[in-house]
Amino acid sequence: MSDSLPMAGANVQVNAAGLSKADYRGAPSTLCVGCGHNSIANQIVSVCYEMNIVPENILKFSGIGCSSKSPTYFLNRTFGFNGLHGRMPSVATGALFGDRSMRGLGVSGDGDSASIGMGQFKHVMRRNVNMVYIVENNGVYGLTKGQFSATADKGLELKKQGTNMYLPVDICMEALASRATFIARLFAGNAKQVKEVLKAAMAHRGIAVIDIISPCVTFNNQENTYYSYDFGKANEEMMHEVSFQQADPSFHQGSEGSSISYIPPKPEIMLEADMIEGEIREVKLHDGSSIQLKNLEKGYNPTNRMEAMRVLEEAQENNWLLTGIIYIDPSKPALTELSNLVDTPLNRLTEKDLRPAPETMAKINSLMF
Ligand SMILES: Cc1ncc(C[n+]2csc(CCOP(=O)(O)OP(=O)(O)O)c2C)c(N)n1
Ligand code: SF4
Ligand SMILES: [Mg+2]
Repeated sequence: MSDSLPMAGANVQVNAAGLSKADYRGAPSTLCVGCGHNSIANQIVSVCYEMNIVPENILKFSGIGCSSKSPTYFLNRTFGFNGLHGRMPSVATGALFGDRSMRGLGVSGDGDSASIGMGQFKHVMRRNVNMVYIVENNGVYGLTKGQFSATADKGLELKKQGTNMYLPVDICMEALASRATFIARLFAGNAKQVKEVLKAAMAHRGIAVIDIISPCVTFNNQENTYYSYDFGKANEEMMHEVSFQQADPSFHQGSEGSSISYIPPKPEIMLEADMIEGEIREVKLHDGSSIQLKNLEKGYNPTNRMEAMRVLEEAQENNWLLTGIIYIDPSKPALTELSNLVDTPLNRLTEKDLRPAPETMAKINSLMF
């Protein structure tokens, strides 16, 4: 930790990183009051504070949209890059390749990822880039005044847009097809579950795609749309209750607002068998953290790709807002591990490290002529 960390005053509670909650906040939001994106930004602040994350060890990324503006509203001390519309994945891939010690945190929208940025979205997943990729999904292009996005419900009628004729793209299905190693769907109105799943995603190695249904209260908040608060409140079906336990035990010491109940460690369980309703199972992550899933839907197993596809298909057919961790594979190597990089992050290699020895240069030159 750097010497420049602020000294907390006598009454300011700090976490194990020596930081107060205020150290994780961003600028005041300029988004509409009640926008789902604001509540997600607040959860990101809480998650990073409670996990004792040093903000300088994160890189923030986004594209263009109201959702993509939101990194300004959390983690002031973190470097961020607001890319071109739909181009967040390539910026993030380059930056995280350049510094393998950093964890990426990207926020995009349904327009940014599923419309203009669909090609980039697919490739960042198959490369298993080490980042959390949040899609704040509201079914519309909020920033440009509410046009239908590629995730809008078929048949949705909006005053200024008419009727949407097309079938929606399902972010989680696309993530599954592209072999993302952590996929979750959440509802911004369920703050507790958003927080727990975000913690698990931050501890996951590789890409964690989180499709958060995040109502646009200005342009798409009618009760008949999948993306409204009314619909989510009435129809959310949680597959499991998620609680996350961080490997570092200091996580549990006095972190203000930590709602995680202590669950005694259990031996690693391979989630092969069906789960019965009410059963608690544990998924171990590579850093020793674990996710406890209290099963609410009989028989759901999030480590089984076929099962994940089945529940997504079923949810789509029935218009269910199914939330929870849809799929997880903690065993796959992330991009930087696959690439056989040196331990020192590439951006910290010196000229001396990079310049080939004179004998090596002579050998290369002799081969060329
Ligand atoms: C190349 C390009 N095309 C179009 C736009 C206009 N534009 C800005 S934001 C946006 C859509 C954003 O929608 P979404 O990602 O869903 O974010 P939201 O505002 O809904 O959170 C569009 C079409 C742009 N900025 N750049
Ligand atoms: S227009 Fe919609 S998406 Fe944009 S800030 Fe307002 S409520 Fe949020
Ligand atoms: Mg949108």
